[in-house]
Amino acid sequence: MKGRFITFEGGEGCGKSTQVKRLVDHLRASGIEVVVTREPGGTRLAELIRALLKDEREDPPCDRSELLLFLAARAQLVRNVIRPALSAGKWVVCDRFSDSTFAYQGYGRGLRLDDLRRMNDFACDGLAPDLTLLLDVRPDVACERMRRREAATNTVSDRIEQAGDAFHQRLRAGFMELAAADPGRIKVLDANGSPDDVWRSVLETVNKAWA
Ligand code: Z5A
Repeated sequence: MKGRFITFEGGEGCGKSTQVKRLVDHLRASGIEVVVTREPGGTRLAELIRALLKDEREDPPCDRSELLLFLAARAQLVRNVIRPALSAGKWVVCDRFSDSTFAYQGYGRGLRLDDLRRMNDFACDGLAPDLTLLLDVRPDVACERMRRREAATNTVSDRIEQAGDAFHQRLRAGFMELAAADPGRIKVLDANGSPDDVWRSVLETVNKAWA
């Protein structure tokens, strides 16, 4: 018995978390056992690493430390949560996974993709998603959503979100290159519309993947 592994990817403000919740609710209502998780995070250790990665105080991680922290969190999540769930025949829906490393640490930070692939493969012990939904949103739309969220929740953007326009452009182009290189797994969805519009595309894509 083997479950299915679905990941959501995209730049900030693309609306992943909103669609993860909708998909999980839909699958559960259809009687499917689903484990929902996120990266970095999803286990006690990985959530502690998440807090370290988001720490705004002095001594922020350099690019290589940042990469190793993301991979350490992933190794823990795969070993303790994702693999056991898939082996038990459950579906796993994860908010971000390996493609975020290639996009952020590779295209964004400029670390070598070959190195990242080898190291990521080691961290995941070869596990890759069955389906990845890449929510693509224009920078102006993403910016406006983040601005509204910050105003509504009285929060400010974190260390990674503050990386600047050039970084975010490289990131978006990087995600597109990843999708072009693996079109069977990574499906690009237009995420500029309303949550309902995006949800229709998510549902259609998931249904088609296992039709
Ligand atoms: N990162 C990395 O560098 N390397 C890695 O390997 C991994 C991650 C795994 C995790 O931060 C950071 O780690 C992330 C990448 C990096 N940094 N950045 N940037 P996180 O988990 O805190 O944040 P996030 O993954 O970027 O997600 P998010 O901020 O929660 O945003 P989201 O999931 O894309 O969107 P959302 O929460 O669903 O929506 C954002 C807002 O827009 C919210 O107010 C919604 O109500 C609204 N929204 C959502 N959809 C819509 C639509 N369709 N229309 C209008 N408004 C909408």
